[in-house]
Amino acid sequence: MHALNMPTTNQGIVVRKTLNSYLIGFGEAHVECTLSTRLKKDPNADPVVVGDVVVWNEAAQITGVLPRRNRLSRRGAVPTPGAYAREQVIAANVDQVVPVFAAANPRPAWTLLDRTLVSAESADIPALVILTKLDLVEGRPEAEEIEAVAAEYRAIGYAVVLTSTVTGRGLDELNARLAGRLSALVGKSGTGKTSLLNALDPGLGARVQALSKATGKGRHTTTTSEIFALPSGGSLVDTPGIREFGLWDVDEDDLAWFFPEMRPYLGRCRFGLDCRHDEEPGCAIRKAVMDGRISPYRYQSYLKMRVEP
Ligand SMILES: Nc1nc2c(ncn2[C@@H]2O[C@H](COP(=O)(O)OP(=O)(O)OP(=O)(O)O)[C@@H](O)[C@H]2O)c(=O)[nH]1
Ligand SMILES: [Mg+2]
Ligand SMILES: [Zn+2]
Repeated sequence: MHALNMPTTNQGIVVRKTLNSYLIGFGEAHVECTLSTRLKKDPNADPVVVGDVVVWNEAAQITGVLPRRNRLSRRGAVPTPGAYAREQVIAANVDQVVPVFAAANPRPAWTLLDRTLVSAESADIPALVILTKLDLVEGRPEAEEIEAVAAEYRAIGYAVVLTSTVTGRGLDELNARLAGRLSALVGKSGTGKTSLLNALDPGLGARVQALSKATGKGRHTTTTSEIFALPSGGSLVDTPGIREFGLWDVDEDDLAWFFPEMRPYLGRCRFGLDCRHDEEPGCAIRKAVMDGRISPYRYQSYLKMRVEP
């Protein structure tokens, strides 16, 4: 067929998902679509998510989804008591998962970080850790804890950037690490995800809100996931704050593999691949913890996730 006679395919990327509507970006343009009846009947919990490449018809209905290169998922809330938990896909086709933790306000919960990193590993997506609001702890003892945590995760092999949208610390490094990629911000409400986005692109003016005075927690300001293009060329998925990160579809026997620092020891336990690395004699991983080669905190995270994925 002659190139000029080729049918124009309506193909683009889902950049925003609201209750019944999907904003699709293609080139410089956007179109608002709904789901076709066939896709609405899809038994998968999230047939179309932000980051999906989709095709649509003249009626502005999404009719098809191209195969996903990857997807970052967590265990979704149980819809009604007694019902099964469902997969919640946070984003598809991302190049990088970016857990965001505040140095203070709200206090960082490191087990949430390990859960996010395990999920990224199991989806085979690289991770970049952001510790932000560093201005709140500068010169205080908490700053040392943050530096120690950063060093610990860097030793495992993760990139960690320390930032502050108030002082501008780390924003150049962050920009460089986000350039040319689609990165998904993930974290509790109020950790400063949207603030980072605004700091990287001051023209955006996306909505940010102070923490609740009563609880010191975030107010769940961002309510939908949305992709924003950065001036540097990369794109960011801003996501609503999460309270927890339940693992989805991570087999407990594979769990240790998703802790990269444990990989070198797998298969070297007395019980070989049958070892759960708990109280089994001759466990190579527990020995590595005792010898100081694996962080006891990470090991505790591993044990907790085994019991409570
Ligand atoms: N001191 C300080 N405050 C910050 C920083 N970054 C963000 N904040 C404040 O933290 C509060 C929450 O910021 P948001 O950007 O709305 O947080 P979020 O993670 O997007 O929250 P959700 O959308 O609810 O998930 C706001 O009051 C921000 O001004 C920072 O680097 N330093
Ligand atoms: Mg937000
Ligand atoms: Zn073992």
